[in-house]
Amino acid sequence: MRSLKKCLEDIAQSSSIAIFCHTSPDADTLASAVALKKIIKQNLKEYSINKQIDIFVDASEINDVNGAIIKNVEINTQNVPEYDLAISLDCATSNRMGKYEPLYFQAKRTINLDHHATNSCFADNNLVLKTSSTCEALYILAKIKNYVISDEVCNLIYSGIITDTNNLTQNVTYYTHKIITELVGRKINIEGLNEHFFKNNKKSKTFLLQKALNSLRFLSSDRIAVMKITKQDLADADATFDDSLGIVNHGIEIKGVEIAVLAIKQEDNSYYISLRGKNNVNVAQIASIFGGGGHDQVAAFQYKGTLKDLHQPFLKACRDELSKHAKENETETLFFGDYEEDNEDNPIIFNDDHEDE
Ligand SMILES: [Mn+2]
Repeated sequence: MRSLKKCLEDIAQSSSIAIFCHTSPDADTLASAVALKKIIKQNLKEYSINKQIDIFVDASEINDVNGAIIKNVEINTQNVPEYDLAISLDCATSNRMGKYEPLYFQAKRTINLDHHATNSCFADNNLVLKTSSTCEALYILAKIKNYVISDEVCNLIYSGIITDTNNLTQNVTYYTHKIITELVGRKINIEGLNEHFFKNNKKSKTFLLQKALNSLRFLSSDRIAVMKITKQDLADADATFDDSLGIVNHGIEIKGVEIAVLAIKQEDNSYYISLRGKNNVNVAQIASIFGGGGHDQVAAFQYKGTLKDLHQPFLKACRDELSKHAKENETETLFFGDYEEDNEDNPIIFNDDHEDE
């Protein structure tokens, strides 16, 4: 079911509401959660005096930049034994809620508010909008209802939109820009938020980028750019998985590249494969073949296995997707280059041909 009317009825009639973010929380999931709670409190006063609204986020992998969003917000305190209503935000699948997924399904009714085209519609009421971000979707819903949207909420919505769109460079529509225009007409700390989210990298993140760029290679007549990050890279850069987020964008920024790939080896030896697309190449389609998902131009999947085993099926999926667009002659090339990182005993070989030049 997809019903805004029912969603608002449920919110109005529920005396206890639990809001859920996704694991490895980004600014969009956190900002939309805090904003939703504030919007309910500020607009449904007649109903919400005795309403208990709790936010749950599996925050073991949160970074300082995103953590600032929930710095003064109480999270993960279950104040009632069972919730009347559970609302997931920015979760394409229910397992994105991590350890809080069971609590979500214990609620009497469930709502799923999201913007991922691949959303599995796991709730009673699935509000999946074609927007840049969940924050944008939330803003649109609040506007439809003529709700009061405070300056504080505007700052949260703005944060979710600029981060999910990589500073308005991807997934943006006419409406995204229209909403940004409305938001900047309010009391928004544009300079401060831009600095907080885009000029605030730890040195470790930049060192990790250096490692990833060392691994950069091109396939399919330079239409695909591939990078990888090994456990050794993470250790050498003193970086965490979180520091790898966004590095894949450097691949898609290259002229002629239509698919950018970043393979990151994780603690449990699985790979997180991050994808970016351009020129209408649909990387969510590729990710979905491997159990992942996302948006047309921004997608990812988890792979349990070696890059060597992933190579053939993944290369085929990329070629199939590219073949829907302009056709190029392609030669067989190793997707992720050599596979030595699958053997943890092998040292990482750096390309030092040009050292000191
Ligand atoms: Mn999002």
